[in-house]
Amino acid sequence: MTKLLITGGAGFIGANFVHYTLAHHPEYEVSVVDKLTYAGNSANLETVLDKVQFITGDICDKELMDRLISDTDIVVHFAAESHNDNSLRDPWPFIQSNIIGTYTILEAVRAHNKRLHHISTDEVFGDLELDDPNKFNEHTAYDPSSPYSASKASSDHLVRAWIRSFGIKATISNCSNNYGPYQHIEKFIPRQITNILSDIKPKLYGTGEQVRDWIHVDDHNSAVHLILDKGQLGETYIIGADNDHVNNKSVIEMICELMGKPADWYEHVNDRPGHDMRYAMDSSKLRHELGWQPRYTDQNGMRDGLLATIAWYTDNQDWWMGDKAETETNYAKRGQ
Ligand code: NAD
Ligand code: TDX
Repeated sequence: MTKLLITGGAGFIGANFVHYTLAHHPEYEVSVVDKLTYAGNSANLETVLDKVQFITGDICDKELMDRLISDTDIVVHFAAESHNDNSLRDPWPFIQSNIIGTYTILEAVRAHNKRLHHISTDEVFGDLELDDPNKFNEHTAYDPSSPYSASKASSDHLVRAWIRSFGIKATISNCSNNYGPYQHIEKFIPRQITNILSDIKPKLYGTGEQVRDWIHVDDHNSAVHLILDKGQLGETYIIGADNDHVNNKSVIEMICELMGKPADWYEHVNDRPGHDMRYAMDSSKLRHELGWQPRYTDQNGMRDGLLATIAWYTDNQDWWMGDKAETETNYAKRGQ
């Protein structure tokens, strides 16, 4: 069996990746290391704890990472501080976990000659104008806007430097905005679904013209597995499902409609400072070289993905209810 160490496996995408791996890839023996920050939740792995080795720990802990990585074959690195709005309030945890944490992993991977897959984001490229027909690809120059995206860009640069200077066996993927089960309710889509379930009006930042290239988390994770199986070492792969035509306003309207509210049952709140306008991803390399196909694509796919996500938050109110009041109080302090 191949040993897989998943960092950040108690968070949104990491937990979905653990479930996806156990369901589709029995060839892996899975371990998870996670610090269980406010965004990590061991309940996300409750149903599979007998099949997974779970270690509570910090990726910045050199000795721990050295020990865990010496005893694995592949590291899939999801752990990070992930919310832009939090990075505007306090950038330090982002510098610590995203940059120092990735550096710590890289040094252990180098020392023990292990395979690494580094999970990154579209935000490292900055943003596009609304009328720009271009999309981000593997050659787009880095131009991050927020402390979060700058910390992720730094981590990507470190991985590239370790590949080139030390010859480590690594791949990188940059994916667009994910949605699906287990996403923290501070994020756009689950915040609005849980607002409606709590009889609070959804909150749209500014005019809501901003566009995100939404992808269902299972499509992200199927791409990561394909890269683990067939990706070329040293390469970067863009992951996106071609949903770059729906702006935030339309997503809120769609959620209202799917949840039985009038389409305009939402309110405008303060905009995010430095708010990126539009992200759009060109995933042709992944599709043509590795044969990847997303499942939830185009407007209908997004509706299906949203319906499934709404059903999950409706059926799992215990999972999010405890965080709701504090999350909304924090937003309210900033007029959001
Ligand atoms: P998340 O915030 O839901 O989960 C992050 C997990 O990492 C949590 O379980 C947290 O406890 C853990 N963690 C944080 N700091 C840690 C540390 N120092 N040591 C150990 N564990 C730590 O984030 P997510 O949305 O699942 O994102 C996962 C990864 O995917 C991140 O690297 C993020 O940059 C990237 N990404 C996210 C999206 C998205 O739309 N959410 C899109 C593209 C890429
Ligand atoms: O209440 C809200 N209202 C609103 O209009 C919130 C929380 C967000 N927004 C807007 C801001 C963005 O334009 O919705 C869009 C999406 O916001 P987020 O969910 O915070 O995501 P974003 O900032 O785009 O970043 C996400 O995608 C890239 C993830 O959080 C990152 O981890 C990932 O790297």
